[in-house]
Amino acid sequence: MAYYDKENECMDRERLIELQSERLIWQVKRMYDKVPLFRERMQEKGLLPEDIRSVEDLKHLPFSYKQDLRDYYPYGLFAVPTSEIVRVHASSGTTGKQIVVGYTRKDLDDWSTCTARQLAATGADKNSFVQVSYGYGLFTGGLGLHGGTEKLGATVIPISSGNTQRQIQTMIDFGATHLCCTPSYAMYLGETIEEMGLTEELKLKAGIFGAEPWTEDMRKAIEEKLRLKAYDIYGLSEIMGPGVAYECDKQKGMHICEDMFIPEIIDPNTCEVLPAGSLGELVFTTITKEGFPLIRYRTRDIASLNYEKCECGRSFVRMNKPQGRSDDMMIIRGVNVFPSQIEEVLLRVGGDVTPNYMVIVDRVNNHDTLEVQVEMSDKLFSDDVKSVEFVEEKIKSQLASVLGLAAKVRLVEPKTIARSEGKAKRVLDKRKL
Ligand code: DLL
Repeated sequence: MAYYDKENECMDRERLIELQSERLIWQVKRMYDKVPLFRERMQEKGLLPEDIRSVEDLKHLPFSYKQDLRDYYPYGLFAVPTSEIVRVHASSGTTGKQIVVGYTRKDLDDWSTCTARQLAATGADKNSFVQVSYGYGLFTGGLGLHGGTEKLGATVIPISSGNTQRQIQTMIDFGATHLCCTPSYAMYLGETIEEMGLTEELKLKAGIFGAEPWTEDMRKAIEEKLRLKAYDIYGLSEIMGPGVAYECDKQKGMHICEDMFIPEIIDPNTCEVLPAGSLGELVFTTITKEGFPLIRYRTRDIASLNYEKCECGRSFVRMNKPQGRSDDMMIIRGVNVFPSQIEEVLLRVGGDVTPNYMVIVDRVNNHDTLEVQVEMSDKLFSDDVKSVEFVEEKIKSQLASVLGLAAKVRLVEPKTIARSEGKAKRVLDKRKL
């Protein structure tokens, strides 16, 4: 079992809660002094910093929202002068204006600890070669994993995303043992390596894939194609970037770095805190961040928390794979649908189709329509029309039983749906155009 900093990762929970309380009190005090919006919200609730005495009091604090980041764009919510900020990142998300986040030198160091924990949990060490194929730049993926790799002392291959042929050449020539990219790009790399007949040349042991929702079936498909063990990593720019939560080799949920981030699950409608194990909206409070701290940030990600002790020995709570942001959820004829549910159906269909798909939602004569286009496999493509129709019908009936919705299913030729080097774009909602 490998850890990056076992004394913290496996800390006694009682001590962890004490530490969280100390850090929360510190954070609330300084934010009250330094962030006018936070002070106003505290005053509206009639709260003073000294009213917060432990993590138990977290539930009294005001929430913060993505809209706040837009309203105070670019630096209005920073808690230090910009002279202390050493880096900014930004995220545009699927909707709206980009948001900006800032880090002090210490914040960057803490962030590297988060991603180093993930890397160590996958078995990476000083002898590993980590190919970072997440985008470098304003997106947090590339530089986030980069920092952890260097902190761990492994060798980073900072290739960034794109140029698939060069990615593959580099991976083989440089002997990459670890690959970091989005799961959809991992799948694309796997397909291309297979086509090039280079699978045997790979030295990959583990992959660290995140930044978008993906299913267990997708994990299996990637593991087969790239011959590695695939790990899930979660994070969001507003809170830190990748590494807010990381998967251990037991792979039964992702451990949240609770010494830095306190999670809560709330009912998104009533805002009430839900008991452990409930599915609801994930909310985070950053208790060590200096540059851009947030209290009770509403992520819109739907997940649940598991406080049972993990067999790996880590004491940090585990979150399950988020199904997707509540913002990504489509409401079609009144039914809530996540793209990941469609992906799950497609992967269950087996070898006749690939996980490359596009969901098209429209409204025709006041009636919502759902069309799923999915690439067929080369094998099916060379088969007769009858088999194609048969597979289409099969997917249609499975979508109907999983979603409770009738969908039009169209199998398209292999390699006709655009590939993405970063986060996959799976949905075209024409109702919003
Ligand atoms: O995607 C940070 C990241 C980079 C995470 C690389 C993991 C690996 P944002 O661009 O701000 O940051 O997007 C954050 O992506 O709120 C989730 O909805 C989604 N997301 C991130 N990781 C996962 C995951 C980065 N493992 C948003 N599973 C989050 C499902 C994920 N969704």
